[in-house]
Amino acid sequence: MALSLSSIADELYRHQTAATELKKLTLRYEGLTVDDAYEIQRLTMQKYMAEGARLVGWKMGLTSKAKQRSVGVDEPIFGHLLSTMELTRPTLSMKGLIHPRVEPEIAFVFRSRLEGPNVTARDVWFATECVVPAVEIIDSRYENFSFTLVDVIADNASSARFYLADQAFSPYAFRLDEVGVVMRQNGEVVQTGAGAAVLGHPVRSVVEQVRMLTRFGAAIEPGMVVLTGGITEAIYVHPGDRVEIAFAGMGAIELEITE
Ligand code: OOG
Ligand code: MG
Repeated sequence: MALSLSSIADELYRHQTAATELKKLTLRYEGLTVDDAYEIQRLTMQKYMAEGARLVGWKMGLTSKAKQRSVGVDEPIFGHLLSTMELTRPTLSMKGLIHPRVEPEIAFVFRSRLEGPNVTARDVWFATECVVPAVEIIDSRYENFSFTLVDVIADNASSARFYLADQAFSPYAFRLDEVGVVMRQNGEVVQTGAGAAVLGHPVRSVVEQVRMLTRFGAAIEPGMVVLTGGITEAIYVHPGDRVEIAFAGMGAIELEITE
C-alpha cells in the first residue's frame, strides 16, 4: 500500500503543478481511507518542500455549513500552506490555476507552539500574536470541482493561493464571530456572512486544527499562520475581475484577477 500511496502523490503533484484536472481518486482506487488521504497529502507536500517551498502554516476547510453543503462533505478537513502559495500583493494571476474560487477568511498568526489533543480556546488566545483578514484561493484539481472527503484531503484541501491583508489586529479587538463580511465582484454584492459561520467562532477552528494535527503528529509552530475556513461560499473568478472583500471594522482586501 505504501508504494501506491506514493504513486498517487506523484500523480497529484503532477496535476497540481501542471494545472490539469484529474478524475476522482475514489473512482479509481478502492478502499482509500481518510488516513491514507492525509498520507497522500503529506507525501505530495514533501515534494514541494524538497524543491525549496517552506511550510508556513495550515488551513482548515469545510468549517461552515454553507461550504459543507455546497460540496456535499459534512466534516472539516485541513491542508498545508506553503510559502509558494502566498501572494505578496493582492493580484491573482490565473497562471498555474484551473478553475479558481475565492473566499473570505480570518487568519490567526501564532507566537507560540500549540499541540495536543486537549487544547482549549484559552490556549489558542494565549498563543495568538494577531488576527488578520485574509482571502483564500482554492482550486480543486478534480474535474468540475467535484470530490469526496477522501479526494479533497489528498488534494491538500484544494489549496492554491492565499493572501493576508496588510493590517493585523489584536485578537481581542473584535468579537470575531460577529465580524460581518461583504464580498463584491465587479461592484456587485455576491456573498455576505459573519465569522460565526466558521464553527460558531473562528477560534473553534483553530482548536479543531490543533486536535487534527496532533492526530498526525504535527503542531502549530511559532510564526505559523492558520486560515480558519471560508466564511461564505467561494466564488469563481476570471481574468479582469475585481473582488472586494470588506471585513467590518478590519478593512477591505481588493483582489485583482489577471491572465
Ligand atoms: C475544499 C476546501 C474548502 C474552506 O475554507 O472551506 C476550504 C473545497 O471546497 O474545495 O478551503
Ligand atoms: Mg478555505
